[in-house]
Amino acid sequence: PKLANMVKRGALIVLEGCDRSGKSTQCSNLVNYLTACNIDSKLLKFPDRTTSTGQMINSYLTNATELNDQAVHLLFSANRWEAMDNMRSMLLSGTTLVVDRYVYSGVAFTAAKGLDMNWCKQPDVGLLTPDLVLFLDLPIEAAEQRGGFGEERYEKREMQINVRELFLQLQDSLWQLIDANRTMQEIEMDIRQRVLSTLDTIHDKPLKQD
Ligand code: DGP
Ligand code: NA
Ligand code: NA
Repeated sequence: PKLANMVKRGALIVLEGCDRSGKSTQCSNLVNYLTACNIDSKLLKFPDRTTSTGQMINSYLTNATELNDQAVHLLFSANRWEAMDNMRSMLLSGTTLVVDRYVYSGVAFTAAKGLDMNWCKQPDVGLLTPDLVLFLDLPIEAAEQRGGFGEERYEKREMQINVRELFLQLQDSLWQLIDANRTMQEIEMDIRQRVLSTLDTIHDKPLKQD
């Protein structure tokens, strides 16, 4: 057998949620935990604002530039596409990837502006399929009690209500809903347990793209 076939691949774990759901904190805590367990893992975040598409996205999100909704949607998708080769090789070499936002954010945020959901899905067709999607669900009132939303383009009550509705419509068989209206520790324990069970089951499943 080829050497590549003998290495256990890593898992593609995605965390999704509205702004203020605690997602980014949970992603980094999860990677720290996996690392402490000697599980090779890496944190990734979309949008990755460091690349050239990411810089265009950043300037749009911070209201420094205007772009039409279709153009910015394609930029977010390109920002994921340009990471794919690297992600695939890390997964195949055994690294588990914990990804802060993915295609579900891509569809939910643009569709929340009124664009057709099917159109929104198309540019992401063919990206790597996650092994697990954890959706951190937080009622809008609880999100606001966490100090309110920030200053960026989408961080407004009406937008976040629409985004949450759309996220919930995007639920598929990969999803597990996480009640994010609990203490950080409770959420963290819940996430750990779900990720460890996924890690136990993925190794005989090939990496998929759809
Ligand atoms: P974050 O850096 O995770 O706070 O994300 C920045 C903002 O962009 C946030 O409001 C969510 C939104 N967002 C993330 N991914 C996408 C995407 O693919 N498309 C669109 N339209 N918005 C996205
Ligand atoms: Na944000
Ligand atoms: Na993001």
